[in-house]
Amino acid sequence: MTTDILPAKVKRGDASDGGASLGSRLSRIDGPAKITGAARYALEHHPEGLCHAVIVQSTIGAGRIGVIDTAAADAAPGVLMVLTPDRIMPLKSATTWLDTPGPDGPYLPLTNMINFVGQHVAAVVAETFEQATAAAALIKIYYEETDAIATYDDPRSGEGMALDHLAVSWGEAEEALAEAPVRIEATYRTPREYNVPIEPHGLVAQWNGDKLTVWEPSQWINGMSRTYAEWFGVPYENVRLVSPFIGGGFGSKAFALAHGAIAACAAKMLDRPVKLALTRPQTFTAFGGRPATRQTLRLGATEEGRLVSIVQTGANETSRDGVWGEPLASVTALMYATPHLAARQTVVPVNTVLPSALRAPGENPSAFGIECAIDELSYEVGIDPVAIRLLNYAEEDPHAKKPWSTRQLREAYEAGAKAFGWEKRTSEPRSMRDGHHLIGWGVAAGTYPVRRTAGEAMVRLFADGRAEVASSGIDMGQGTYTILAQTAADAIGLPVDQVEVKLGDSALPGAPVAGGSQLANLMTGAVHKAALAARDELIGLAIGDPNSPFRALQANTLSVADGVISSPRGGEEVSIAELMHRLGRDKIEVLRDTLPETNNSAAEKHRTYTTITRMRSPTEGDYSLHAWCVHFIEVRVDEDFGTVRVSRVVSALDSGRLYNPKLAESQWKGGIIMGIGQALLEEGLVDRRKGRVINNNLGDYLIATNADIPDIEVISVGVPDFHASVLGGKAVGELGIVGVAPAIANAVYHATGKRIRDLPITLEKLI
Ligand code: MCN
Ligand code: MOS
Repeated sequence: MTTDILPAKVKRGDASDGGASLGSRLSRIDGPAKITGAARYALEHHPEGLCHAVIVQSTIGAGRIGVIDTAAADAAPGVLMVLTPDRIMPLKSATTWLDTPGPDGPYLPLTNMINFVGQHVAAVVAETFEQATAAAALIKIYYEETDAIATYDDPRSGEGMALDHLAVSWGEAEEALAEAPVRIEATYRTPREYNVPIEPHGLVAQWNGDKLTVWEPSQWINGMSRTYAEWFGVPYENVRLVSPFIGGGFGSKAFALAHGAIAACAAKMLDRPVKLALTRPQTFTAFGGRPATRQTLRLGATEEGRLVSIVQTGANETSRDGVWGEPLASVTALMYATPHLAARQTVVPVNTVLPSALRAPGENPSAFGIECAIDELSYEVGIDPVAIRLLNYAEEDPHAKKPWSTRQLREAYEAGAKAFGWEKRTSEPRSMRDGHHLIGWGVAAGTYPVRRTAGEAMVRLFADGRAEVASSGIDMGQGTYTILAQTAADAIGLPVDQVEVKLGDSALPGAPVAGGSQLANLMTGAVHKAALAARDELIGLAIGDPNSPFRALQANTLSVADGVISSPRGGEEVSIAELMHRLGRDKIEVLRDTLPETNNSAAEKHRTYTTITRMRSPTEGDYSLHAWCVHFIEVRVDEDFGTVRVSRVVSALDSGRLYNPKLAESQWKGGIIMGIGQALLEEGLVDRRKGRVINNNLGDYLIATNADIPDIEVISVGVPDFHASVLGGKAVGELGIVGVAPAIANAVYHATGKRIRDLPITLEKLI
């Protein structure tokens, strides 16, 4: 281990803002390192001999490469190598995240067969980035172009393929709908949306014999290491992936991608370290964001507004060479009590990169459908939008037919409505105004499941009395460093600034993906277990060692607090450092995992950390485990121009126990802000001829900025839920974004009397 690849030392945050134990509002301990620039991100590593790779992407949407002319690029100054589909070293097909074999044949990160604009077709490696960029521009590609199907609105794309595993049904939904006294039907659409984390994707790859080191931002150190190992046919242990700091991912940094394979190939072929940084436009096609979705919902109800049936048909775009199903029934089949429900879904292949995960894949577009539809129903039957939700409140999981572990959603409606002042709302559309602004108040609920995978953590206590926590789990801004320091400090009995946390390195103990909003719950569980074991070992030494002042006392008579060991039976108070010194110990080291004791072999660990096959569903067990939220949102619509501003947000959320309310609130608000952007701004615009993403940059792909965001009030209504996790927390990271867009669409309807059912809600749709 060279010091070069150790993470920059993480400096302490300020604990003065409300104490430091678990549940307190400690500021992020990685904050100062990030703000001062001490934190080193992947692309800031410059190993000796570093050279630079630049990718060339296809300019057609479908067809094949006839000829690639690299002569000018080959001869350009500083060029070390030009990679084409025919020149790149062959790689092996890697297994999927479900641990199933990948496609037949070799893996081709560069290919002659073109399925979308922006597919990687060549790469240039040169001494400098500028030389590589200049040479890349000299490559001439002659294509044999065929017709591209740009979007699923092209009739040639057809109906798509049914995804049976996403179909849900109970009762006799069609029959019940036909007999229902009240029926509504509407189609809702969401466009392609992109992750656009501030730190674009890229990596530095270096080989040392058959050992590969990769510095790359990663939400899943172990999963990505496995893919690299399989591509190159080397043992898993030979790959070291380092990612202590990540500038956001939102789902896009969980997998090893083609550009990673290209950089690692170039490094191998040249036997030099290679840096590859995607440009912002390239990130729009180097991986997919949220696919475009459409869903038709038909609701049947009684005259009083009680649901009797829900029928949903949905579709999302996928690529020509892979299937990404965006589960459109995930909220539909969970939120309300209905005796009958049927939901089915197809995927429609078009010429695009394979879509992928973007914050709350499934739940997010699903909530847009059902939460708008229930609002439409409330107007149809003349009931307040909150009242109709309470009327149809699901007292148990309507699909799994299991009790909720906890569901503080009723409390969320109450707390949110009160803080928002909902009772002052007049129900008629266009009935509230302020000058030339139409005012609209909308509400919508959201949910996110509690997913569970085992994790592993190392806790060390050193002779100086300090502790260290180590895990290959990651922190991309959620707060993992901070909550794990708090967890260990509490369990051991140390001040939090005596705990150092090391994350984001495959050389450290294993961790599953930081996706599905599961990492906080699972890692606090593993760290808590390891830290308690370290404390037990310390106390064992304190009472067992003849040199100890506490020798021969009972273990349960000792306490450790603030780094000091004491006994109420009197006697000395001794600091951990002093005790370690007296006993001549330089450290206590404990590794613990939360795998079942019956199945914790090395092979099982590997499977748990490198695939998602060990992720337990929210309904595995006696309860149905979910986090819940409700958003109350005010919009102001300019009557003349049709511009929509979100002027007030009050959200009440149930994520169970919060490990750090300051950070959880920040997560929730981050999700709500993304939801505002989704509702009003975000849309991947696709050229109808070739399927090119036209607005592939942050100038044209609009995301919410400060001026778009009002003060956001978030209220925690959760209670500790020990069915959900060891320390009582539920999901946080993706919860906040779910339900925001429908709350805004519902508010826009209340303001204007216009139902906008396709996002984003832009002014031309309102005028
Ligand atoms: N937390 C808490 N109490 C709980 C649970 C969580 O205080 N009961 C807080 C902690 O600070 C924790 C954070 O919330 O670090 C997120 O916890 P969790 O819900 O377990 O989510 P993960 O750690 O698994 O993070 C992944 C999640 C996902 S899937 C996406 S997408 C996402 C998100 O987190 N992308 C993010 N939040 C993000 N935040 C930032 N800054 N950048 C991203 O890319
Ligand atoms: Mo999050 S989209 O599950 O990484």
